[in-house]
Amino acid sequence: VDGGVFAAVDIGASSGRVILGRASGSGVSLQTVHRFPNGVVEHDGGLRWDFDALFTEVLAGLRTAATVASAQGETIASIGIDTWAVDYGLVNKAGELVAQPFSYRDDRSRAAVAPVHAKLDPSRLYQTSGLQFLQFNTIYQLATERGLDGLQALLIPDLIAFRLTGVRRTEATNASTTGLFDAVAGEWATEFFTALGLRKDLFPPLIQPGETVGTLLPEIAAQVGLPQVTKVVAVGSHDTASAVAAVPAQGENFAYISSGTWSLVGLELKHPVLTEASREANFTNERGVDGTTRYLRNVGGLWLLSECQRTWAAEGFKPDLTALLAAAAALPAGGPQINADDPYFIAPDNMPERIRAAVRRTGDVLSSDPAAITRCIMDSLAAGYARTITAAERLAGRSVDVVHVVGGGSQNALLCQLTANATGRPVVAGPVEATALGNVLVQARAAGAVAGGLAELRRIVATGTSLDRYQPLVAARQGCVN
Ligand code: ADP
Ligand code: LRH
Repeated sequence: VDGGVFAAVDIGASSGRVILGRASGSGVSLQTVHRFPNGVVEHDGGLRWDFDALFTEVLAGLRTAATVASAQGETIASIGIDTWAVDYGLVNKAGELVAQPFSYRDDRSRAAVAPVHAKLDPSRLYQTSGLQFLQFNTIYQLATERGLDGLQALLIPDLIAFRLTGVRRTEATNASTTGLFDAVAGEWATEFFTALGLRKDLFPPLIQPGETVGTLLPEIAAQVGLPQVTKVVAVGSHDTASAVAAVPAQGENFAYISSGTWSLVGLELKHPVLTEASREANFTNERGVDGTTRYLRNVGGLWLLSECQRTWAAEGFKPDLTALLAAAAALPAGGPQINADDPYFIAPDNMPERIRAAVRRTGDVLSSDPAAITRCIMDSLAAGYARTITAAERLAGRSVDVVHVVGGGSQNALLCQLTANATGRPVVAGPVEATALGNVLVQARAAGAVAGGLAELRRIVATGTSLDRYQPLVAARQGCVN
């Protein structure tokens, strides 16, 4: 197959990038042309994302991508967009964003949980949506909104696609994180909209990964220096859906950990698991690329560490991440742990003290030494991954032979080794940029530059990607060595 060149816009909670991806049946390569930081901001009485700033970065990145591609005599075939899930912006009839979007870390949705459950009890919600309970799921965020008349909700990647093309769509993998989506039918759960008094057209119509959203608006095309015919193609616009599509696994007996701000830990299944036991274990059935089910849990993530780093930096202590992890690795196993999933850790600010307080509540003591706190985070995450994988195997009736770690956290050798030890499974780490790879490959398949199902996309990722391997240390499972 002939290859093609694609632009991937990939924005995580901690950073964003615009990447040029080149893909064919014989391999895929990425060239990052623009990077920018991201994070929640206190604005207008809440924790929000600065969407205007992010969109400016997207345009700057696309402009650079166009320049780099044309300097190499290449034409960008399409643009794909993925970001974190759940959050949305409200736009009016004129297409204007009425406020900067709230972040899922804003606390306002907590109080909306009980009123939503009074109308739709958690079992009923789960039987249809299959979504894990998180206080910030879109369904609870929407319940805090007043005056939705005349407004439409666009999930963040859909909002970017709308601003590029003028076309309003809701991409299905991300729709599955709203709580308003039917996991079996793959359609909006219209009865939930009725029960909650939400308009059925609150969200634009669904679009599937691989379908075309539209072409660039003339003013956007002129601004970024791309032809107006350049398409925006829907990808797994939920970043985790794109990441899972690019996990370089073979067969089906693998677990994945998409490791970044969050750790998304689970399995890929053909069908959702909607049992009461699954609900009680708080597993989610999010939609994957090609109609698969991402059967996973949000386990706490590297947010715990990045927030500690932010606090330490404000106190004048800015350890290099590699040095901090090396110091943590030198500490003995068997130290204090926290429950990394506790909603207590969702909000920003003073994470080191909150972690120490959580340890105190378990009757243990954690020193304020950054290495000790870092080690506690890593031990707690690894233990959380092991619990989650064991539960997923039981609930889905699938055994796991290998654990794949992708995303920024796949570079964290301490966490990967502790994960191998805690799960008793080999860990294969990489690629770091799985999300962008999944984004590019879905575009490449839509363009006919690659062909086949997820197994083939994964084979292409594995070709030419160097992966790190960690074997479980049996003694470590017994708490004797690191
Ligand atoms: P997100 O998509 O949620 O913004 P990423 O997948 O980009 O997150 O992962 C970011 C995390 O990756 C950081 O918080 C950091 O802990 C980890 N990370 C990044 N670079 C390294 C590195 N060189 N070594 C170890 N960990 C790293
Ligand atoms: C990871 C992620 C995750 C969601 C969270 C809001 O970036 O998309 O899958 O649960 O952000």
